[in-house]
Amino acid sequence: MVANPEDLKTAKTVGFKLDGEDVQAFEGETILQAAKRQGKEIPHLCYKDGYRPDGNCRACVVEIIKGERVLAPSCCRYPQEGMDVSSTSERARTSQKLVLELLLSDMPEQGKSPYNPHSELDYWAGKLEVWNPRFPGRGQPAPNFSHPAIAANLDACIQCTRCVRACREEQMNDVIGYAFRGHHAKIVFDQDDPMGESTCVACGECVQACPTGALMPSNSVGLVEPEKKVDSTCPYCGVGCLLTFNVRDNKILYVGGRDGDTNHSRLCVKGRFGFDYVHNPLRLTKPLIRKEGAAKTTELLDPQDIDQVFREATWEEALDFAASGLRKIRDEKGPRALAGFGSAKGSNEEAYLFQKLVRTGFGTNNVDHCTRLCHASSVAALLECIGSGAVSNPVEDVAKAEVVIVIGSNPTVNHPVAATWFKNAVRNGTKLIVMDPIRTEICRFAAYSLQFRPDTYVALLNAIMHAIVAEGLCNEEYIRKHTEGFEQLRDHLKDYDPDRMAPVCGIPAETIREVARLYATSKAAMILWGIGVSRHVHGTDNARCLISLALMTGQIGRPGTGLHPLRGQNNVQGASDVGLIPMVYPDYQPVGDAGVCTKFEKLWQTQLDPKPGLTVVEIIHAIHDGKLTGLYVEGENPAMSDPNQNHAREALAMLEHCVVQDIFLTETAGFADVILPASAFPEKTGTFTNTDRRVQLGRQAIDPPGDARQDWWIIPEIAWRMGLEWSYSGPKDVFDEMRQAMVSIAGITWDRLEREVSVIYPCEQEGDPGEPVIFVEDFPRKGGRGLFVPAAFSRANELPDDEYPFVFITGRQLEHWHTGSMTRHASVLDAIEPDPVVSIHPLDLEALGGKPGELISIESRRGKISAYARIDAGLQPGSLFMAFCYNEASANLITNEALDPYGKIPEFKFCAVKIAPGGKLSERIN
Ligand SMILES: Nc1nc2c(c(=O)[nH]1)N[C@H]1C(S)=C(S)[C@@H](COP(=O)(O)OP(=O)(O)OC[C@H]3O[C@@H](n4cnc5c(=O)[nH]c(N)nc54)[C@H](O)[C@@H]3O)O[C@H]1N2
Ligand SMILES: Nc1nc2c(c(=O)[nH]1)N[C@H]1C(S)=C(S)[C@@H](COP(=O)(O)OP(=O)(O)OC[C@H]3O[C@@H](n4cnc5c(=O)[nH]c(N)nc54)[C@H](O)[C@@H]3O)O[C@H]1N2
Ligand SMILES: [Mo]
Repeated sequence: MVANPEDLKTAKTVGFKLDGEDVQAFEGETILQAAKRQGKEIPHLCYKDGYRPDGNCRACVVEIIKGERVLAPSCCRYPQEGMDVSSTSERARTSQKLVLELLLSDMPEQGKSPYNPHSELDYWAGKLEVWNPRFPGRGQPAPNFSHPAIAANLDACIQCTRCVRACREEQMNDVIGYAFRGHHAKIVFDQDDPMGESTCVACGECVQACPTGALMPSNSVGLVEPEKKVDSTCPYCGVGCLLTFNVRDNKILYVGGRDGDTNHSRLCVKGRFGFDYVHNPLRLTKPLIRKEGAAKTTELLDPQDIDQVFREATWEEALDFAASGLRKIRDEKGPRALAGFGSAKGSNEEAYLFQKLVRTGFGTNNVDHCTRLCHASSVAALLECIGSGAVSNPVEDVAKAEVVIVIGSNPTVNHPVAATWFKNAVRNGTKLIVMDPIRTEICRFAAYSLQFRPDTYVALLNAIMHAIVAEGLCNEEYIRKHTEGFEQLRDHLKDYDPDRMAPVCGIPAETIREVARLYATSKAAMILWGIGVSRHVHGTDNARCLISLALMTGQIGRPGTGLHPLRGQNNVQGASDVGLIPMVYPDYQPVGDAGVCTKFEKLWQTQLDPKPGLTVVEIIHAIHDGKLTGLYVEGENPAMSDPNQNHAREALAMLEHCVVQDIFLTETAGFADVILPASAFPEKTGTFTNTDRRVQLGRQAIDPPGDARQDWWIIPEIAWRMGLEWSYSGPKDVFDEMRQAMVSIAGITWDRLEREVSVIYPCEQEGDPGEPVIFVEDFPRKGGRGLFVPAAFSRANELPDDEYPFVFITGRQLEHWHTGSMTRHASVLDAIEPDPVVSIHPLDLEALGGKPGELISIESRRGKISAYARIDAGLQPGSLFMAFCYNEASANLITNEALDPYGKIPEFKFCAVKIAPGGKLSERIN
């Protein structure tokens, strides 16, 4: 199928007649596609745009008059020059109607599919006036409601297999199948299991594909007619999928995937079924002020006890109180006694305003956000080695790569829609190499799955590079033209012979060499990495190795060839771009540079602190040291997401003045002096930048609940009260100012964002198309060359020993978002994963005398928790894995706050623990 309209302009055409009219089909188009493009309707059910045509339902038959005189399914028949085709001849119509009649006779309410008001079957039946089927039904499987997200109404199934293709060929989850023969043929999940017991990951692609409502969202909202449809994006991960909110009575009824480069209508379980957190009764709806005498302790506040600690206030009072507390500290102790944590969940405009408030209103650069806990070390290495922290190519480029390395990333869980592109690429011949201490789900698609010892990643990568040098596979010309420092790297690599490193990292030397050859000799290779790379004391070294690998082989700067750190939060790219970072202003312009400082002083008409500010973890230390006493937290939850929680919570409790702006009474909000109830994603409009550097509009679909206000309104209210004279009429105004501050997006206009689905930066001049692939000619460093920075292998800060023999790795689960504040308040997601689980190797659990589903306790030098054991043979014996979303078993009570010296990222991915059977689960507090 010729999908891209740009390609169509140059595609060859085929002339044929359709229902008496001359039609030009593009080469590769079927009769049905050509007809659709002409606005001509031919009934069809098993065909869906974008999916492989299957031709099984025969609802789309047309009569080929000139030529063979046959009935042919138009969805998989290609027109030929001079062909005469009728979709409405008596013969064609009789056949189409008979198909529809037979299918309708199988429906639970004869003649109608009752589950979906937008049933395509009913639509075509109406069009062709097929009302009362004459045949008895064939006897359908019973409906099944075992899945929290999806109702399997298989009594309305027409066996068109769109769901099978959705599941196996699009998302490639391989859960839905078509089984049995003849009369008994039916759709099955895994081995004909109830859907809720199958391995279904609830991406909902099948629901979106189903033409009858046989697969529907489990709640009945799908039956309600929406009042409006609002095109927006997904608020969860950095993939930034496009979606449409279907809204009625200020409620999001359901969500559909929207077509565009980012996701081609695909979504994952969170993006499709994870939205009712916005309607959760626990949402904050009134400003709250801490009651006098309500002491701060390190205990978490249960929302049930909120009245004992907080009282309601008007906005006026709450804003005055919030700002006066900050002002007092600024004036009495100096600006550096204040800090702000901004949000990567908010828009670019909110993040820009927030950093501007801290820099110009507080008067300090102490502004940071979760990037510090995330990819900061990747960014540090990228800035150092190639002069830019941005990805070189979009994720979709994996389709153009011969080899794809995915390292320290669990994409089917954390970037599920991106993972579908990886899987699709493998199907089309791309070789996937996965490197991760855990054998994750994506490994079943991998040509090589290197399950190295946790934390030995620099040893492994240096060995791969050693092999490339030893076998003469470096790209000498690229090295000469585009890089510097190669000799030092080559010398440094001498110590990393694969034979020597094999026992260190646990990967055979021959495998290391094979992977080295495969990557170095491929025509196009991409490396995509996650925070398994960045979240270590040597995170920056890890990323330096990846960059060196790409530079020495010239695998950068072409389509399908480059480096892509998969960004985590939906707007962590944007929040970093607009300067929510203590050492850089918008567009990564260094705080310490006098010229840059003058430029921003002029733009913001103020005096700026020339000293870079403190990072997230340093801010926590500064509070402990008594140097920092006032904090404004907008859309972050450090009481759960920071490492070594006891230490972090102590700091929050020590603050003299703490302002929290969130949508829920988070664990952090419990430490606040004043809480400002903010807007959730669907309640506001703004721009968001995804992992590919695509700027996209999130559009307001509903109003905030109660007295909650939009974040972009709250931040300026604080600014005025800090003495700043701001006047922004809305996010568009803020965006226009951002364009003055940031060359990278100067060419993007708000109008264009409204018109186009997304615009990729750099886009420096209005009208520029934007650059999906960068570093084509050179790198934005002095001299334009990429720099090799050798990295020596060292071990984690805290290694297992006799007392604490297990390695504790933390990360995420598919259904939950970080600290759980959104997803544990989303009914479907919470129903799928309600309780804290810790994954453990089956042999380790057996040795412990425990069983799956039983509690085990986990203890480090810093804290102790209990969680339910879940076996996972993908783990290496001696290691555990846990998500950090459960306040009744907070993984960050265990983790180590030791920092990477360059990126200042804590070592979330590795610490030593001991385990024991049993234990007691703390109480979940919200
Ligand atoms: N469902 C869901 N999706 C999310 C999020 C979420 O909370 N929930 N959060 C988003 C955010 S902000 C981020 S940053 C991303 C994170 O996405 P990922 O980077 O995929 O995150 P993790 O699962 O934390 O860690 C990735 C992998 O690192 C591996 N790892 C552990 N130690 C090492 C090591 O020493 N070396 C290497 N190479 N790998 C190691 C782990 O085994 C794990 O498979 O996900 C985003 N997407
Ligand atoms: N042990 C361990 N710890 C980790 C990690 C790990 O892998 N292991 N990963 C780290 C990483 S990569 C990251 S990115 C951090 C994430 O750490 P955080 O950013 O602290 O985590 P979130 O839960 O995403 O917090 C976002 C907060 O914003 C609120 N919110 C959502 N939407 C809005 C909005 O529109 N407006 C406002 N005002 N608030 C909103 C939510 O309710 C929530 O409280 O965690 C880090 N911590
Ligand atoms: Mo992250």
